[in-house]
Amino acid sequence: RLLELDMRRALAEGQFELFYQPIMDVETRRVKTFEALLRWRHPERGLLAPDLFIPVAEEIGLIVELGEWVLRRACADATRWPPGVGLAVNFSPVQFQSRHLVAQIAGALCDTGLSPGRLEIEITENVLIKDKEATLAILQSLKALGVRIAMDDFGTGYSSLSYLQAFPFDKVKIDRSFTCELDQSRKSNAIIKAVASMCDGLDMTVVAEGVETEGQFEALQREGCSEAQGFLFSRPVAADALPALLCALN
Ligand code: G
Ligand code: G
Ligand code: MN
Ligand code: NA
Repeated sequence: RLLELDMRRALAEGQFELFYQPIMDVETRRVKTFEALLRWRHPERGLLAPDLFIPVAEEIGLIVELGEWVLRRACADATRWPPGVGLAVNFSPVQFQSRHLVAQIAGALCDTGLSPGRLEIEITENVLIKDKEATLAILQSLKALGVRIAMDDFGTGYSSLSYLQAFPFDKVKIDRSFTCELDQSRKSNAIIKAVASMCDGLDMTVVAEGVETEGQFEALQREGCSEAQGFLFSRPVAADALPALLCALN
């Protein structure tokens, strides 16, 4: 349990950092939102990606505390961005089991002064599998706060369509496994087009993740995606690099 002890100390000693990746408006090609992506600057092992430590944090329950740190730091960072730029934060299914989630989010908004309309909560369908009634109640409370809800990694799990009907999503993020074949496979183009058209009918925004080439971006424009995220625009960058990134992109 070395990692476990390490992680608790890391949180206390400030070894976690947030990187941000822009999500672009397809029509204007300007930054719409920054997604916060957690990193651990480990004293011996260097910069660690979340896949390496979030599962452990979930297992030991530290994710609730770590998630609160992420949310508060991200909201505080976002108050320094132009007011038109939104903030997206990832939430783990384990955080949805905490009875304090809604109060935690309301408290972070209140203490940092970030307008609720600028915050977007990203969840995967794993959140929805557990206890549908309880999850729906939480999502409705969050909507009442004025926060938006996005379904992350859309298309990779199962039963996604019934979730779109049952839960109040504002946004759907199409998993990058669909985007990477765009422009090369007629199948991917057809899938993206169909998801974009469906979401349009549901009044949900559609984001394509993992956009790496201009060809993919043009295909997204053609197929009616409203937002795009990926290395074509920028990799995730440290918070202090955002002013320069905004200048370069906008
Ligand atoms: O940053 P990267 O692309 O390596 O992220 C990998 C995964 O880690 C993604 O699925 C992302 O949703 C998840 N992730 C990144 N930051 C956070 C966070 O702050 N909280 C949670 N729960 N997941 C995160
Ligand atoms: O699951 P989620 O979408 O929250 O995680 C985002 C992850 O996707 C991050 O780890 C980020 O580094 C990665 N990512 C973002 N854009 C691209 C891209 O264009 N290509 C690839 N391969 N990965 C990307
Ligand atoms: Mn995400
Ligand atoms: Na994703």
